[in-house]
Amino acid sequence: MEQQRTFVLLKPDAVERRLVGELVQRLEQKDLDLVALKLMRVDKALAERHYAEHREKPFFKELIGFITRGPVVAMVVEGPQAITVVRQMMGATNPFQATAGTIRGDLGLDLTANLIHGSDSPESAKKEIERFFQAEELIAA
Ligand SMILES: Nc1nc2c(ncn2[C@@H]2O[C@H](COP(=O)(O)OP(=O)(O)O)[C@@H](O)[C@H]2O)c(=O)[nH]1
Ligand SMILES: [Mg+2]
Repeated sequence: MEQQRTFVLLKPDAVERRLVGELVQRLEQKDLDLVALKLMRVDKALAERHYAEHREKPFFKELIGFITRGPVVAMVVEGPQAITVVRQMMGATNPFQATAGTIRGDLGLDLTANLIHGSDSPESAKKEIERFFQAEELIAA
């Protein structure tokens, strides 16, 4: 299986609700490797870059307000097919559609505050990792 790195962001609601441990634990229990992890704030400029693809959406302003409202945990996670694996573990974007057993299916009820972001392709993973981390922060797992 192809070894992949993916970018994961535990959103402000995850920190506010004391779910950081639960979410890191789920990724670790899956046997993914932690390559980098930090608590940080996302400022408006970084938020707008991260969510640039949604600029024209009606929920964009709300999304930027949400992601900048408090600390987040930024992570790089590595493993076989890690991009797809993390997306499956997250569940559907809409918590009402996310199935039980997924992070959003088990822990969330809000469409904006849906706990976790994970890169959706190898191209976005590369861009997002570079956007959030300096090369020296990426420890070889
Ligand atoms: N309020 C609102 N927020 C949304 C909606 N769709 C997406 N979002 C938020 O915007 C983020 C990015 O959307 P998207 O890339 O489509 O979903 P993801 O890749 O599953 O996170 C989601 O995780 C939600 O936080 C929507 O229809 N309404
Ligand atoms: Mg997305």
